Amino acid sequence: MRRIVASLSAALMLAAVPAMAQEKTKNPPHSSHEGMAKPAGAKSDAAAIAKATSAAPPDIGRNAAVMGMGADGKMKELRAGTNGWMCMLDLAGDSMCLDKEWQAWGDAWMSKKEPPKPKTVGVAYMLKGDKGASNTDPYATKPAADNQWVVSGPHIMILPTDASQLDAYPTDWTKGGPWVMWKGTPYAHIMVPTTSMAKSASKAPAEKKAADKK
Ligand SMILES: [Cu+2]
Repeated sequence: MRRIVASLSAALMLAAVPAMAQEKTKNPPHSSHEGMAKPAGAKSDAAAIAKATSAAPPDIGRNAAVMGMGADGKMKELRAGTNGWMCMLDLAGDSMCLDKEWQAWGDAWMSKKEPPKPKTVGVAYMLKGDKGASNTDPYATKPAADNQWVVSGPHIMILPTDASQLDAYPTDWTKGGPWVMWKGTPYAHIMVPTTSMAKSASKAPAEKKAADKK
């Protein structure tokens, strides 16, 4: 299953490469450039770096380390960083930039271990939004009637130093303000939308209603 997910998202990432590469071309696009063949590896790495770092403000993304998926489906460092931040593309192709606390959290989440208690408040950027996540199940990969699937626009994610600090926030994301994702799990964190959540708000409650009728 894991393998299928990995190869599927690798395919999605590859599909996104030509568009990204063109977007990030510094020179105006000439027809001769567009027809020019480049080594596939270099082209996709550059595109992956551009996409991953776009999740953070430019001043952070510029100097961040970048992780992406290699041809073998494993995560590898595409570029070293100098500012302690790490930007990456996850299996779904969503981009995010994580500080040190979030990097430790991410390692724990990927290996299904208890994350270390953050020493300082952790901050992560997902300024390009995501393709969706369950608000209750940290490992759900697709919407289900009972898993509160939420598609988020641009947002910031906060890891408090003490889990009890999560209690002041709702789990309802439809109001447009901060909410807690994955409450009651070791991976609970605060989602802070930076634009309207209207798109996901109209979708999620309808799914929930359908589930309640059964
Ligand atoms: Cu996020």
